Amino acid sequence: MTISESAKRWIQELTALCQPDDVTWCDGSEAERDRITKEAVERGELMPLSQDKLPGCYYHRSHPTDVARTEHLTFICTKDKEDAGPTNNWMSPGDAREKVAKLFKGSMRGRTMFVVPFLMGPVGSRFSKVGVQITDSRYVVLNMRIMTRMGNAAWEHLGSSDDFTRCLHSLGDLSPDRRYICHFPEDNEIWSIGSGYGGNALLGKKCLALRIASFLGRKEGWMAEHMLILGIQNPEGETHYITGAFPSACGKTNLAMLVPPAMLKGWKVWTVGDDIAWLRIGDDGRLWAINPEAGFFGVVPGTSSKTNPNAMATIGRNTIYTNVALRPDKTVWWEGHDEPPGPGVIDWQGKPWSPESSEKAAHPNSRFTAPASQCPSISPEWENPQGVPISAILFGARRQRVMPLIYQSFNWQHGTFLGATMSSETTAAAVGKVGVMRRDPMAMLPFCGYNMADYWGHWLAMGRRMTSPPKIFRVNWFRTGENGKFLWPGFGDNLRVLKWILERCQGRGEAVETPIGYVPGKNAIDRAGLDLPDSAMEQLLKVDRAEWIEAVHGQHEWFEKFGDHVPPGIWEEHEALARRVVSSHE
Ligand code: SAT
Ligand code: MN
Repeated sequence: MTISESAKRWIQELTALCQPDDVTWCDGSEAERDRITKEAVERGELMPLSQDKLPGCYYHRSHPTDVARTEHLTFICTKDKEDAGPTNNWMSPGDAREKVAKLFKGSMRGRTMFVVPFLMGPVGSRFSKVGVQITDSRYVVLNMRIMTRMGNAAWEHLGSSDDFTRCLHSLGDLSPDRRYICHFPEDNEIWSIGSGYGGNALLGKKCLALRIASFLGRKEGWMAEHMLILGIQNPEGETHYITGAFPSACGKTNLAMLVPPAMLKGWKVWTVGDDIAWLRIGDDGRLWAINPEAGFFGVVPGTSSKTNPNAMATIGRNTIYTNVALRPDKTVWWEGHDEPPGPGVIDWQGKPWSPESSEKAAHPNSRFTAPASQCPSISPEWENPQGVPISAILFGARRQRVMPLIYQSFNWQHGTFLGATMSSETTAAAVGKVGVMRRDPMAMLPFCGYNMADYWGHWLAMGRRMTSPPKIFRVNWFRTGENGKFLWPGFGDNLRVLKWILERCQGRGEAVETPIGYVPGKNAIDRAGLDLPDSAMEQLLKVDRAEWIEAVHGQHEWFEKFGDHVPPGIWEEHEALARRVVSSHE
C-alpha cells in the first residue's frame, strides 16, 4: 500500500496537534469493523440489538444537544467573503484556523485517533474522489464504513497523488458552544469539532460530497447536487433515469425506493442513490450521474412497510440505528412503525416511555445507517463507473400552497430559475424551528460551498455545454386542501407523476401552457385505481394568479440579496415570469 508522503506529513502534524494516546490506520476490513464495534460496545457508545431479529444491528444514542445539523455553526472559509455569498456563514481562513485549532489542541488526549481513508464514488471510476478523515469517534468510523468505500480501496485509488480532501474531526467536548464545522474549499480541507451527528461529523457526506464538491465542480466543469437518482423501468422493459433535489427530510429516500402501486402493472423503480448526485456531461452531450455514497443515512420515523417496504427490508441487518426508541426485546421502535410499541419502551434519551407520554419515543430526526447493497430495489447500474444518463431533473419542496403537484419548465434556463426560486418548510433535519418557510434553492441552501448566485451561473453554463440536457420539472407532494389535509396520496402513487414526466421527455404527455410552465391536463396523470376526484386534481394543478403575483414580488427581493452576482439569465426568467403572470387572465 503506498501512502503519499504529504498525507503522512499531514497526519503527523495532526497527531502533534490533537495528542491522541494512539493512532489506528483503518483498512476497511471486516475484522477491523468487528474489533472497533466491540470496543464501541465496551465503552457504551453502541449497544448490540437482538442479533436474532436484527443481525449485525447496533443502537446509538447521541448527546441530546447533538441530534441534527447545526447550520448556524457551519462556515465556508474562503479568502474573499463574497465567494461564500450571502447565504453562507463566513469566516476568513486565518481566523477560522486560529480559533478552531485552539479547540483541536489536545482534544484527543486519552482517546484513539483513527485515520479513515475513503472513496466517494464507485471503485475504478474516474469521477470518484478520495478523502481522508481523522476522527476520535468509533461511531463515526463505523458509519463512514457503511456510507463510503472506506479503507485500502481509497489509498489504491489515490496512488501516489496527494489530491484528496483533508477531513479533520473530533468530538471535542460535544458542547454547541465549542462546535464548528469549517470548510476551506480553496485548500480542499474540512475541520469539524464538537459534534458526533451525521451531517456534522460524517465528513464524506454533506461536507465533502456537497460543499467541497460543489466548489470543485465549478472549477472542474461538473456538478455536485443534493439529489436522489432513480431508474424507472416501463412495461416495455426500458429504463430511464431521473434525479431529484428535495430538502432534507422531504421524502428523497422514499421516492428513491418507490414501489409501484398494484394498478400500474409492469413498472419498476430502481434505486441508484437517495441523497447526493455527482453529474457530468458525457461525450454524447447528455448529463450522467453517479451516487458518491455507498449507504443510506435515512430518517427513521414514518418508515414502514406501507411507506417504504424497500427501506424496511434494507434496515433489517447490518444497520446502525441512532436516536430511535428501544424495546425490551432489544428491537427498535419509532413513530409510524408497522407494529404497536408494546410495553416497556425506552425513548431516544434513555427514559421510560408510553403512548401517553407527551414526548416522542424516537427523535424526529432519528436515523438509520445501512449499506446500499442491501436494498432490494438497488439498481444493477448503481456502481457503474460511468454513471447513468439522466432524462429529467426534479425540483421538489414542501409547500402547502401555491405550488402545483407538477409542472415542466420551458427549457434549461427556465428550469434553473425554478430551482433558484425554490422555498420549503423547514424540517427536523436541522436544528431550529420546524415548518417555517425559507428559500432553499435546488435544496442546496445549507450545502453550497460558494456564492449561491455564482452557482446558478454554473448551472446555466453547464446547460450551454449540453446538446441533450435533461428536462427540468417542479414537483410538490405536499399541497393541502381546505381541510389542511394533503391532497395527493404520495409514496408509491408518485409513480403516476413520474410516468407523466417520462411521457413529456419522449415528446408525449398532455400539457397546458400556463404562465409558470407546462402543467398536465386534468386527465394527463394516470389515476387508474386511485380514488382521487376531479375536484382534488384541479386543486392540485391550480395556478392561482393572485398567489403568483405575490410570489414574483418575493422572488425579486430574494435575488436582490445577491447583488450583481445574479446571472442575467436568471433576471431574464424572473422578468419573463412577471410579464406572463401579470398579463394572464383567469
Ligand atoms: O445530517 S445529514 O446532513 O447527513 C442528513 C440530512 O440532513 O440530509
Ligand atoms: Mn440530504
